[in-house]
Amino acid sequence: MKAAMKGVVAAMVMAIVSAAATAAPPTLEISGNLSHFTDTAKKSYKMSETEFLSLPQSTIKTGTNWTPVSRFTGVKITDVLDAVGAKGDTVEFRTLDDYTVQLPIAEFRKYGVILARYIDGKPLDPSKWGPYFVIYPKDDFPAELNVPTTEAKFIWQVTRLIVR
Ligand SMILES: Nc1nc2c(c(=O)[nH]1)N[C@H]1C(S)=C(S)[C@@H](COP(=O)(O)O)O[C@H]1N2
Ligand SMILES: [Mo]
Repeated sequence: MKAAMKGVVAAMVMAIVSAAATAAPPTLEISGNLSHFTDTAKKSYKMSETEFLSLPQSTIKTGTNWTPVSRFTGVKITDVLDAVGAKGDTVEFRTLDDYTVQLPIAEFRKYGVILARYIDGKPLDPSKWGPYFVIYPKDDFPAELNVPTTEAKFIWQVTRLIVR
């Protein structure tokens, strides 16, 4: 390879490396009715992506209104809640686009609802569905979940959970 070409390649590699380094690792902030905290004063728990990925992973294969049938992989919401000693009945979700919805924990248990981090093995991008996407197993329970009310429960760009 010519020296000039090597320079171009090196510059491209450096651009990719710095883009990866500046992309903030997705932290999930959990607050409300918890018993474990990373910040006792704020009564909040900041769960790093590393910790999230160390919890048992589960996959739901389903289509959504916005994505074709895909494999969503992440952690059952009930496992995230157990990790922080959550004690409530409801979780309020907050997102990058300031959407808010409250969903019952009993429903997460019944359907094994996950907070997905991956779609077909690729991390969910914050500019679209990431960092975290609430996924119900719609295709496994069509009679119960393939209904308009479930649509509003597929919450993308999730960054915060508040346990109530
Ligand atoms: N992050 C985020 N998730 C969301 C929403 C939103 O505005 N932001 N809207 C919810 C509601 S109320 C419904 S009905 C669907 C809306 O999807 P639509 O924007 O394609 O109509 O996504 C749900 N998930
Ligand atoms: Mo909606």
